[in-house]
Amino acid sequence: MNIPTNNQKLIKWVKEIEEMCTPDNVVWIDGTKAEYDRMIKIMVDSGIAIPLKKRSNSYLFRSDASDVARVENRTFIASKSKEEAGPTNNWIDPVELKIVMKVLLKGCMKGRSMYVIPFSMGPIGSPIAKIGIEITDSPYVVANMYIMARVGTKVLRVLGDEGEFIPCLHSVGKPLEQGQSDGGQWPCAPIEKKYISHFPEERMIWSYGSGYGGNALLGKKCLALRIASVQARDEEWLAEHMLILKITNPSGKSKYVAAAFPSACGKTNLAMLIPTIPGWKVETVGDDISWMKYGADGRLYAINPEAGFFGVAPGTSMSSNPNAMRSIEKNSIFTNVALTEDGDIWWEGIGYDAPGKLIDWTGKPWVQDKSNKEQKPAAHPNSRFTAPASQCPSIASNWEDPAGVPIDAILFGGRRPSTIPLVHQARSWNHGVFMGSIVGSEVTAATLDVKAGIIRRDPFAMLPFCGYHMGDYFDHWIKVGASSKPDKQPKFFFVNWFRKSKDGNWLWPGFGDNSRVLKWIFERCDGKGKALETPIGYMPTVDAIDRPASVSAEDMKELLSLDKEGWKKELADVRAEHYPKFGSRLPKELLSELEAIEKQLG
Ligand code: OXD
Ligand code: MN
Repeated sequence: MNIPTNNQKLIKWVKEIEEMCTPDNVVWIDGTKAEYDRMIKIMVDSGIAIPLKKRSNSYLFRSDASDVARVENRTFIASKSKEEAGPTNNWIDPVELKIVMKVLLKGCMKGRSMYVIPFSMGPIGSPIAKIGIEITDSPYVVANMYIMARVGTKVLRVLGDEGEFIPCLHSVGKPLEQGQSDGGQWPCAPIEKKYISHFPEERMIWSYGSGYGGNALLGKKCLALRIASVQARDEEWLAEHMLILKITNPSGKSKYVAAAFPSACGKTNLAMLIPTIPGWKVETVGDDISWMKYGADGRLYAINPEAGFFGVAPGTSMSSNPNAMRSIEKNSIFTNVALTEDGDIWWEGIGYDAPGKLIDWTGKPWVQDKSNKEQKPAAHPNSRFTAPASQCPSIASNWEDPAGVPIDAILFGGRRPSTIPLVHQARSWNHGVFMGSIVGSEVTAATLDVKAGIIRRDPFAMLPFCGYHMGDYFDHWIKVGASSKPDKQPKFFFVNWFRKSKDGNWLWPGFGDNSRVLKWIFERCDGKGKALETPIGYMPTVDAIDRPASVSAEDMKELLSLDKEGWKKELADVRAEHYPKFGSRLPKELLSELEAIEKQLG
């Protein structure tokens, strides 16, 4: 076998894994189109990939019913001490975990090829980028990594003989006996044998038993958030669950916005928004993750470490997100969506009725029956598309700038039917950190062990993604602020597109009309934009935001008013339920922010 690197640490690690997992052969991924095509052919031939006649170079996959989403209760932060992982993570002792996992990993790649994927999170060679090596026995993972990261020999060249990398081991956990094959079925292990494990001190990831999304594409949530958040703490930067967008006003001046929203709150839609206000333009830098570092000029610069979108399909349509729809016209992978008779994809909320007889995500025939409210969806609610970011019509021309883009504003948001106004602005960096620390979102489906309708706190939208104690994470944010000059810092805002009236209707249309809020944010960053100082921060005056025709003057007033009683309850919950979780690691600065607002609210 030709080993395309002289990096002895890498060679040694690959050998160790080969000896432990005993694959049939080892393939070093070179990143070429020919190799991608080979990978796809293997999967088409084995019956696991279905070519889509209507979309060039695009394929449909159907996963196992036990393997359809990130598995938070099988995701572990195996730091040396439990205290280090903090109250929001599943902790297991790393020594014990390795003993358990080594039993599973022994011989786990039997009958399969072992692929070694050198990948760069961030433009290759960017001072903010990091190199990982994913070893996997899943050609599906290889193909997705081709789209989601920069992969192959070019990454090994940057790594060099001595370079550091993050070892990421992945196996679907389904060894094959001699002569056995998957028979066109999605290989994975049963739920209780799935382990998505992170060893933060060693900067290492072991993922076993799942082939799906964030559990298996280890560059994304595992490396770029959980491990990178620990590295960021130690190296004085920020690894965040934030989209990055570029907004340009009618005179051609641009600003950059990073925004953290819990999962399923429309990050991809906001990142690709088409403004409804004339003359304004929004372009996409990233839709999920942002790595930010101070530049020599004292400003915070962000890169999108990813190269593609792994977006939720249902609800994506030409009206909700035309840029996403155009991004997936070709060279895309679809997982767990429905298949039409003429070889195209379909999902709930795609904007048109299901054309004729479909095959649903479980592989069964499915015909839309609108009179049957109980009908199971044709596409799994967490079905996904994987598409190259370069195919997005709104991608910013500088989205791959190795230096990153300078961030002017940081937004937080969530699904909040009451209390939280359409937008308000923090008074200071620490007030912004306070805002991030109390982010919460209404649980919309009873898929979690939480009842629908309840507000689940998801600080900085990092609840499932912070690789260490969340109290220390808040403190890290405070320190990053203290090490920079206020006039260079981004400004912080809290937005809420999901406010409802008393009779349960949305007060704000959202989507393209969110550009009206972005315009005010842009103006505030320019020292303009009309605002009032209130106990919760700066709020726009009622005429400061261009009102869409569909919103009445009365509703606009409600969207922009301070709900004092609601806020008192909110803060009482933060004080009594949320903050105590972090114990003595809660930074005192956040308690001061809380107290200041409580006092002003009276
Ligand atoms: C995602 C998530 O898939 O946040 O991006 O869950
Ligand atoms: Mn996400």
